[in-house]
Amino acid sequence: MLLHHNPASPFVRMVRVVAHETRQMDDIQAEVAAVLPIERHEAISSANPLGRIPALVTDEGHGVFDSRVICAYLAHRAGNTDIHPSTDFRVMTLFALAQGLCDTAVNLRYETALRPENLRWDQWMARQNERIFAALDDLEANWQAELAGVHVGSIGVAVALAYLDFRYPDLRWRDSRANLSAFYDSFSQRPSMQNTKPD
Ligand SMILES: N[C@@H](CCC(=O)N[C@@H](CS)C(=O)NCC(=O)O)C(=O)O
Repeated sequence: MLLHHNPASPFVRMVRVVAHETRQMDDIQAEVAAVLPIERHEAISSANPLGRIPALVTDEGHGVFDSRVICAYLAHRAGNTDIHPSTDFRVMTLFALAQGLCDTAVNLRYETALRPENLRWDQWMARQNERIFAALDDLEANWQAELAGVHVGSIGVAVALAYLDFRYPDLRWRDSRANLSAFYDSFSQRPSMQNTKPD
């Protein structure tokens, strides 16, 4: 399999953690790509017409995207239903929450790091920050039982928190979120997390 990726992308990291946990890293050839939301990338677009990473090309030559589908594909390929329990709707909702947190944080990053300053939209940015804190508060209060397992839900949350540390070190998400901090401190020691850290 070929994976178009960039280590800085949290969506890519979720896929790589799942590949690691299901022992498929050696089956994946990684093609690093720098992506910008305002430029078409030829090689990525041939695997995913939306031009986004992660984009996987199977051994049969089919493009598989986005990260949610690639995680499901890898779990299916490994015959591992624990890591992607598609009928456990608590876990799948936790995965969606982690994905939404990453969507919000990545979009905010585009707005603050890439968009020309005179075109920035303060109200939109304020709403994204509000969304991030609401997701963090919900994770702190309502998901302890699910976060005890190793599956796409807990992987997604760990990767999202790592992305916040990576791009928003001043956000201080650990403040008054002891449960989430303890989860992250423990989960981030897993070899799959250690081996997929962005540089
Ligand atoms: N929902 C998608 C999101 C993927 C995504 O936004 N990837 C970013 C990198 S973190 C990207 O490719 N951005 C380039 C673009 O939007 O053109 C997924 O889960 O795969």
